[in-house]
Amino acid sequence: MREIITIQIGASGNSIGDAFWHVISHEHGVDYSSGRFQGTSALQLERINVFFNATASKRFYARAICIDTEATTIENLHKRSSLYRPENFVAGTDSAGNNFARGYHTDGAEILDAVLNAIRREAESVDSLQGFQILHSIGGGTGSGLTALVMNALIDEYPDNLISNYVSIPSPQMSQVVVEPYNALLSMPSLIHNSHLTFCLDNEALFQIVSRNLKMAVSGYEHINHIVALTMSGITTCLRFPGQLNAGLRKLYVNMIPFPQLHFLIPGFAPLISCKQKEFSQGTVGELVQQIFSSNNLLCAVDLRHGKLLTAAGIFRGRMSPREVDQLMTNVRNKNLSSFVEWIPNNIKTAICDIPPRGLKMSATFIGNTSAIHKLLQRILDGSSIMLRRKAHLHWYTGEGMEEQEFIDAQKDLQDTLDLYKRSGEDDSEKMNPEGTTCPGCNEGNDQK
Ligand SMILES: Nc1nc2c(ncn2[C@@H]2O[C@H](COP(=O)(O)OP(=O)(O)OP(=O)(O)O)[C@@H](O)[C@H]2O)c(=O)[nH]1
Ligand SMILES: [Mg+2]
Repeated sequence: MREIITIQIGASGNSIGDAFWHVISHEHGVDYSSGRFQGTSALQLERINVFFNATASKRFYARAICIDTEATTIENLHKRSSLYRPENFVAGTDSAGNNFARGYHTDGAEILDAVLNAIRREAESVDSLQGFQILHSIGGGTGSGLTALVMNALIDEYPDNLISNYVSIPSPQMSQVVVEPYNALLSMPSLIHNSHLTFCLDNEALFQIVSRNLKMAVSGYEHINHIVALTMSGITTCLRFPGQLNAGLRKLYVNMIPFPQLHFLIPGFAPLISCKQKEFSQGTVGELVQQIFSSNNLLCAVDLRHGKLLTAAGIFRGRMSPREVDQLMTNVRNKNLSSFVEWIPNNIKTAICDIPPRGLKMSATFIGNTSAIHKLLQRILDGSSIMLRRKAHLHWYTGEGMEEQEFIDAQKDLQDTLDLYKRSGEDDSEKMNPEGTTCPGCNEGNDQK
């Protein structure tokens, strides 16, 4: 079995992780509170070991390491469910106080050994590890700083395994912390150089989805995290249930990432409609296809029309005709040829899994690698540039051992990636310069395994 270890870091990482385990444990017939199998179908068990550890008596545990620099987040998980192994909880004594430097150099660094020991224990107990998925914010001090530290260690210790990141991207609408743009900026070098697949979960877009699509008041993160969990469940469907397309992280990586540096992916989900709208929805495959290509259903505040898709995948769930799905997806490409780069002819892939998510007859998940993401990267860059020009709040970082040059280097890394994405969407593919964008941990580029 090709196992995946989930690493949840900081408040956001653990809340999103908890929502994810809630959703997928139910899909696999595992009771979220007790970890006992109560399912009815062999399909639920066939690939359950990718994400769960099992005992002989069909008692299941999330293969998750739950980490925070402060204890409350972890204590809450402990109270909520027996799905988590207590020895995989790693908590410090003091939050990193919204400061990357504290997550990287001090509070985070203090618990790094304990984190790596927990990861090692899990890695040694599995059959054949395929990789990691790391859940974290880049606005918080722990989610940004400690994650970067952990990723450096993973790249050294597990060079043959893939690292995917599910990243909460800060939105001014959801946060009052003034230095979040700095933390986000400082996270970028680690994501650019050490992550293989980065799924961007933009709180700006999620806020809009809850208020505009679902017509609900946004208070707290409950609804937002549920949408994220549904989407993660969709993305991981092919890893967790039998099928051919994107059946492993490596396959997903090869299909979605044309150049190692261009690995910032935009996820989307359908249906995302209110109960009232449901009455008027026909619930057809055609509707799902139309919705996943609509900016209203993307988990990033990015308009697909502002760039070109390098690659795209649609993961459909529920009972539907594979021919109809293929036909509709091909039609999208044929009707919108100018929205896809011409230098990757077969860049739209489709997968179908019979098992729908809980409470829905059908769903579709989108994964897009688009040059339009340069707008989101620009937002991260601009957010920090204004303060950095005046060196505002910089002393909080330099006081913890960082140097101003690290901010400038991070800006350069981000600008390079942003430029590369912009060029990828221009007609002349000669403008792409993939040389020098080597894949971390993969000396031979995308053709591994
Ligand atoms: N989507 C989502 N975003 C969250 C959640 N909790 C916090 N955030 C966002 O994450 C950022 C704050 O990061 P946290 O994860 O709370 O911080 P942390 O990693 O615990 O780091 P410190 O508390 O600074 O040690 C802000 O941009 C929040 O809007 C959550 O449950 N879901
Ligand atoms: Mg915190």
